[in-house]
Amino acid sequence: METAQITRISKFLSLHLRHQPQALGLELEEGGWVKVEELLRGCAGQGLPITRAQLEQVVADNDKQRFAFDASGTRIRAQQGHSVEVDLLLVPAVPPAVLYHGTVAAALPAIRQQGLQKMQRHHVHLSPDEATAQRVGQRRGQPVILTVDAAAMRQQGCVFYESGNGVWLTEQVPAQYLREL
Ligand code: HQG
Repeated sequence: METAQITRISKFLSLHLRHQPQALGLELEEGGWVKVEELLRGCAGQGLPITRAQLEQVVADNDKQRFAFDASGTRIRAQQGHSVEVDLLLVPAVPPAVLYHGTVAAALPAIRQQGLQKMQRHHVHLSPDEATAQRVGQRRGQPVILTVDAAAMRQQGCVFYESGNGVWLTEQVPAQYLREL
């Protein structure tokens, strides 16, 4: 498949596995899983017929490993980024001492006051390195990078989760743990 087609399928999957499963007649199971068979049927029903092999290519080639099959290969899910109510069964994990967040200048006044909030998502998304945070911030304009004192947050009892594709998740980041690079 060509890159454009892979991107198109990836965006379609993100939309339905994170935000609108019902539009494909799907309901996310605990953990965010849906049956591959049902997903493929739903895609075809919405005018985007995909084969199992094409789906496997999209999952394998995805730049951020956004999707994963379960061990049996019969179910698939988005690894993070959901807006629908779903329990991803995330397991608390110990993050690197410093994490990064890429944003833009327009968001800074609010972030300085309220810290990082999860906005439309289930968690605040944090990056393990500055380069990744740059890419995240770039989606919205000239990126501004914040560091997060994850070690201090953990000492205060804040819980972190690793999403399975390198994204670190937490409920919120109070402003005192943020520094502007
Ligand atoms: C900002 C993509 C005002 C925050 C990326 C961000 C990432 C605040 C925006 C993943 C704020 C939320 C997540 C506050 C945070 N006041 N603005 N108190 N707290 N913000 O998209 O982190 O392609 O929900 O800085 O690569 O940008 O979806 O989060 O600018 O990994 O796989 O509010 O999404 O991955 O935006 O991105 P988002 P994000 P996918």
